[in-house]
Amino acid sequence: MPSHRTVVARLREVVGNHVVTDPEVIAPFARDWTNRFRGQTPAVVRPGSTGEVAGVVRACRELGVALVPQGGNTGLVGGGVPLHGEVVLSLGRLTSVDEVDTVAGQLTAGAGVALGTVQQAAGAAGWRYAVDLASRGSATVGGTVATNAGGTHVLHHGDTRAQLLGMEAVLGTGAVVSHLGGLVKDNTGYHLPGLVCGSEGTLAVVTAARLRLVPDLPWRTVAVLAFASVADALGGSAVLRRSLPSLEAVELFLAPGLELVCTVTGMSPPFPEAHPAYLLVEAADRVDPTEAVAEAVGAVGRLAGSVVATESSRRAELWRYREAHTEAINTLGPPHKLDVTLPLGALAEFVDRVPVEVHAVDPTARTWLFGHAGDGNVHVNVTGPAPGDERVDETVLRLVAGYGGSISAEHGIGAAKRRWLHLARSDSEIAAFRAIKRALDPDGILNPNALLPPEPS
Ligand code: 2HG
Ligand code: ZN
Repeated sequence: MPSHRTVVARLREVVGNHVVTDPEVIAPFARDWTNRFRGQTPAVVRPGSTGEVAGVVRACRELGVALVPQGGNTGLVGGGVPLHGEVVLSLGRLTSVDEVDTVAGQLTAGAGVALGTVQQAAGAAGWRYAVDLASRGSATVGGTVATNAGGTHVLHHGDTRAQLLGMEAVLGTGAVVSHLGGLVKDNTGYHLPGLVCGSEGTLAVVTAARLRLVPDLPWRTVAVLAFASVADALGGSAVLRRSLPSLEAVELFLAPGLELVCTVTGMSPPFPEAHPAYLLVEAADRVDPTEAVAEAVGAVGRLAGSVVATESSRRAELWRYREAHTEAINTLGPPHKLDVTLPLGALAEFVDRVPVEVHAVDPTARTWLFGHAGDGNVHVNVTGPAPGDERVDETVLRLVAGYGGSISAEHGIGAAKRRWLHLARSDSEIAAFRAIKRALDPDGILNPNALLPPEPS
């Protein structure tokens, strides 16, 4: 291994002063947002252009030093943390946002641009960027592309990959691949953006993305619906998906999570009395969808209560009941986050069963469940077990696999779940993953702790 001094000197040849080594400044880059994953790094390197990113990758390759690409560091599976002393490659200086192409309805943005900035730029031009998530203020274009982020509106608009019309990236060889033309139809071989999207920084470092925009519909209605059980709530979700074409989101949360959110945020609950399960529903249209929402909600059986909001600040308040779960749970200590999808027919049984199974493994643990009911994605959060105690992770992920679900719906595999990749992927799929990795990152320097488990020796 080259000395720390050699690494820093070589990186400075590429980016000048943008190599940070002050331990206090680099400490936040070496741990994740939840505080569950902590590592260390000799340096955070902050290139200012795609050319400099390529220079950094080539330098690391020559030196035989691994690097971890990092955007807003909002990932929840330890995929952006230098767990074993890797250099952190921060994309935070790639902040260019091109003018919206209003003819095509597309936008090109640098990897370091926050999702919220993309949304604002799109909105100012009369368009909308469809991917949305609670960490929109910090999550970046590069990070959301690298992880194929989902969020709250996948039901209607699809995930990040579905918005991705082009990409610029630096492969593990140091080669730049740039395909940002934004042609909607472009059958000219392998779809590199689709491959790199969701590869969690293991194949390439994303430096810019060409994003599809959708019409910014002027009318929005949000409702929170209360139910006596998760099964009733999911039954309601199916009715709404069938009968309300303007439906953009159907989110799920439960009584304990709502109570915690209200305690932590100081918000009053939406109903005078608690209910076991809640759906948050959002519809958007060219005309006011409130009547259509009321009609569809009227067709939902076994409804225990509803509140509806049309005005923007009240809509945001209702969303906060759901979106504040993550920050509220984090006040209890580093959670174990198990972001999973179930076949919709098995979701209610799974949600009822998880706390029982977790309790059997660790009676001191608490299970928190919420998520994106419309697409079968539930976030199982478990607080109590020490960060390195993986018994509950193992139990929950095996349960998911038993139901034919996926062990990662939208957060990725990262470092947290790579030892269970085999629950979701066959040996031949994992072998194909490794072959692709070898082709694009021959020396294995890109994000070595994420996604693929270590090769059996
Ligand atoms: C959400 O849906 C995010 O709010 C975070 O995916 C989920 O905190 C989590 O587990
Ligand atoms: Zn989510």
